[in-house]
Amino acid sequence: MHMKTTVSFVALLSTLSAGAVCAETWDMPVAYPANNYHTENAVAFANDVKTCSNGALEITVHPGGSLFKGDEIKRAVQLGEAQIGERLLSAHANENPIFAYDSIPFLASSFEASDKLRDAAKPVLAKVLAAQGVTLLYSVPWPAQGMYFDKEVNSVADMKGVKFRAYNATTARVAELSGMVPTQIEAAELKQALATGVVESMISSGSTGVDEKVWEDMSHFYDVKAWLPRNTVFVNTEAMAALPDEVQDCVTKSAEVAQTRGTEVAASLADGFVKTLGDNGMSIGMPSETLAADLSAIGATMTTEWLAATGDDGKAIIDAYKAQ
Ligand code: PCA
Repeated sequence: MHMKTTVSFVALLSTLSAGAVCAETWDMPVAYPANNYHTENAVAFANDVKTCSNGALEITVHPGGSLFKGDEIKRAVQLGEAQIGERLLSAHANENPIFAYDSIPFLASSFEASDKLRDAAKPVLAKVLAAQGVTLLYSVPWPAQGMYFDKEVNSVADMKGVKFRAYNATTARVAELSGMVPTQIEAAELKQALATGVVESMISSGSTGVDEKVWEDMSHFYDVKAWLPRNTVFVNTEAMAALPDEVQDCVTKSAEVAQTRGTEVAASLADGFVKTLGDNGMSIGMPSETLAADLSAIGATMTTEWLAATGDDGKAIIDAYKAQ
């Protein structure tokens, strides 16, 4: 009798403290540095969620691949090892080529076009992610991708044999088609790979160029505006479903706000990043006519390849994009 009373008293205490003190806590691994605008936007999203859930859900953002490395984040969220995460989805095109929708060369190379492509892709992307047990929340673009080298490059012929840092299958394919030698390297390991000569060129935005101070290792930036890849934030579907309805609503609404805020910040910072590369001694320029034509031919090949790989889903995205 005495025993039973004690047990139920302990149970009551823990129930009370769960309600009063212990908010639900989620881990949010992200791959990029704490001072990158994507990460700052994720922190602002977490703050918004805390506010609109009245403290019922607290999300801790783990920057720079500190909890899970970039290439582990998606799997961790699928398995529920992290409840929510941010990832460059195009790096998972080996699972499903649809994930490379944002990395088709020269399809959508302004912020405005990139927003349209995001909206066009949303139904297919949400479906593909849902089948993997995760729910799409929001995505934010990187500035347009340019090409970095440690020498002047005026044509694809000048790229032959260059050691190239790839961040997804699309960038590796650009390298292959232009005679370079690609190695896939996460942004968190980029600086070291450049410093040790593992790579000597890349395609990326001015944002990552500035984050990693790449002027210490490369001299030329060509603003080819190839595409605007996205970081996508998604949540483990079961973890989301376990939240009370009003907290789910708070997460969804905060995600919409984060998407708009992040997109605006990206657009406002883009030119400044390129200027910073120049201020630190890099030569900044547009590609020569020959280089632009060479890249455009590579882009056409890659667009055909992507459409062949993605079938109806890819066609649905392109059709919806062109119809806007
Ligand atoms: N920065 C990321 C992806 C695209 C970009 O601009 C990177 O280089 O890893």
